[in-house]
Amino acid sequence: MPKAGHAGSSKGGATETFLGSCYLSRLNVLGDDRGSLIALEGALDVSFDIARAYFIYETVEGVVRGNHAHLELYQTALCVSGSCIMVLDDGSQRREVSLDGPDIALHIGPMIWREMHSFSPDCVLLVLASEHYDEADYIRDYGDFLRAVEARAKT
Ligand code: T46
Repeated sequence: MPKAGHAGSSKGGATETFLGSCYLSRLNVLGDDRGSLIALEGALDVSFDIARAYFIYETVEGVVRGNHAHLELYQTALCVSGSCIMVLDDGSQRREVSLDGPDIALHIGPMIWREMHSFSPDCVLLVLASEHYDEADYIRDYGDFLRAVEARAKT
């Protein structure tokens, strides 16, 4: 199954390149008179085999989370409730997006610095990941991240 680039065929519809290999997709909202439902299907809405899911909630007001990059990990993030701002940085460009609806999925590849802030009190940020948790995959110092980006560019 491909890991880089957009998911094989996004069931949800429109995708938009965000930064390098990172992209946004709009998920299909299935609704009827009972309410709404969104499905995420492997290979169709997510470009990797899902090894792990976690969610971030009850974030304290004013907190900034993230502040790291991953060496190999692919992730898809969406706010199933509430909203937050996600900032992505590839070492030369920095872009931010408001994840302010459960149908907005942000797909993040390796070697992307991320920061999350402005969490609403009801925010539940769900993240699907391509690998199990591994602290060795994290770069938690921005200077180290820039040096790693430069080193990869030379290879
Ligand atoms: C990311 C952003 C979007 C685990 O033990 N297992 C896990 O699967 C995760 C994600 C975290 N942890 C531990 C590691 C730390 O002791 O939970 C603690 C908090 O993790 P961290 O400070 O890395 O959380 P965030 O919100 O800064 O970053 C998280 C993810 O770690 C990261 O991969 O991309 O969310």
